[in-house]
Amino acid sequence: MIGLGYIGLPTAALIAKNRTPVHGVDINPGVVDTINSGKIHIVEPELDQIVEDAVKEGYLKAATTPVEGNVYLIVVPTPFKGKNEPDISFVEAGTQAIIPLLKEGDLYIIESTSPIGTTEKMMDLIYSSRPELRDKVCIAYCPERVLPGNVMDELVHNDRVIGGVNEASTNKAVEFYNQFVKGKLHKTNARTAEMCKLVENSSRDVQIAFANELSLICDKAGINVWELIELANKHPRVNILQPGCGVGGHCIAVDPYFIVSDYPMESQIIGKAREINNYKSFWCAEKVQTAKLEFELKHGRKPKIALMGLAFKPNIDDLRESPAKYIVQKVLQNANNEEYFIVEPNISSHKVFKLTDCHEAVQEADIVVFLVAHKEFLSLKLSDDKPVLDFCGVFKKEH
Ligand code: SAJ
Repeated sequence: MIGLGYIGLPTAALIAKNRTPVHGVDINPGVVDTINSGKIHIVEPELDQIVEDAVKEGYLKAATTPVEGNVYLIVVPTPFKGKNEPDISFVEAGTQAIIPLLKEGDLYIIESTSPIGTTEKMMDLIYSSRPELRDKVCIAYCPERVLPGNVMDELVHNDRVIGGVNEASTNKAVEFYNQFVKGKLHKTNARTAEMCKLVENSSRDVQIAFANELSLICDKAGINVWELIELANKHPRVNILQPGCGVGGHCIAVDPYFIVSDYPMESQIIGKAREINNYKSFWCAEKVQTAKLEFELKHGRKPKIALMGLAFKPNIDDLRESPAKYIVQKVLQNANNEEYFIVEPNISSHKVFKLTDCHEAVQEADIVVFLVAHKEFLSLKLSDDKPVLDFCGVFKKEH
């Protein structure tokens, strides 16, 4: 298992739990030591017990370098370099590290979200170093689609799409995943499997952009967008998603660029959806600015403002790539002697923001801004005369 992050470690733990010895590799020695001590470095329900048991029973071992095996899984990050260009250097480095170890009959699988053609590129890399292995090893792509916070369940029960560079590779990969996946295993080729992952997340990004665009239109039209969407979704075949303060996380907000950067002329909607979702966060920050100025004009004093939520989506503690955090930073950059109450119920403290309890914040603030629909916010009671900016449907009505 090359890569022991949010996907690599849970996958390694699951395979080891099925009594298949797993040698996990990570470039971070701290991660390696943590795992070898039976502990984990990520937050994921149930994972800690499975790792502890697997390490104790000797089925899971971590190191910074690979050893010879029979199945090699590449599960490393594929970030961006420059202007939204996918960076597959970690996939290449992981592949280079195992090429000397490959032998006839082995199986090589990439799980990392990758631009179309990456699996074939890695096949060429393997064969250029080891020409004697041509058509003697199996090479496939199998994306993951697990939801953070439910990974251990979804790794087992989600269907998987498995795409080999040839039929033998597809079949060998299906045989491997059959050991621990209970969901259906759908066969295809490597390029289709690569595109499938990108399309799953891009389709969601486009659907969210439609909802966000509606929220901008309704704001101008004097229509309650939450009521509108609820009514439209009464149609048996309509399912409009929820507007938010932007699209966060390192999946939905990122994967569409893998398509746009390779097919810029053809991916018009996909590219525009990214622009709309990014613009929504800027739009929300502007709305807070306007509300501040309106309050000061009306009351002759600076407002106290509650900023509700920092995480990238409801009911999690992950602030990475969070539009809410971006908006809070932007609002604070324009601060001018107002008092701010920043609320994030899923973390106890933050190295930059002083956090306030949600009840105290809505009590003390003159203006309440809902950025993330955390469950703790749904039961809050606000006096009717208090201006509320509800960007995420906590109250489902505008005050
Ligand atoms: N969001 C909205 N409105 C909505 C739904 C989501 O604004 O109606 C926002 C969220 O607030 C968040 C962002 O979109 O900022 C992404 O949220 P998400 O619910 O899509 O969750 P992720 O990014 O954690 O997980 C997605 C999932 N992909 C799909 O649902 C197609 C998950 O299955 C993938 O495995 C994951 O991306 C991934 O790792 O690719």
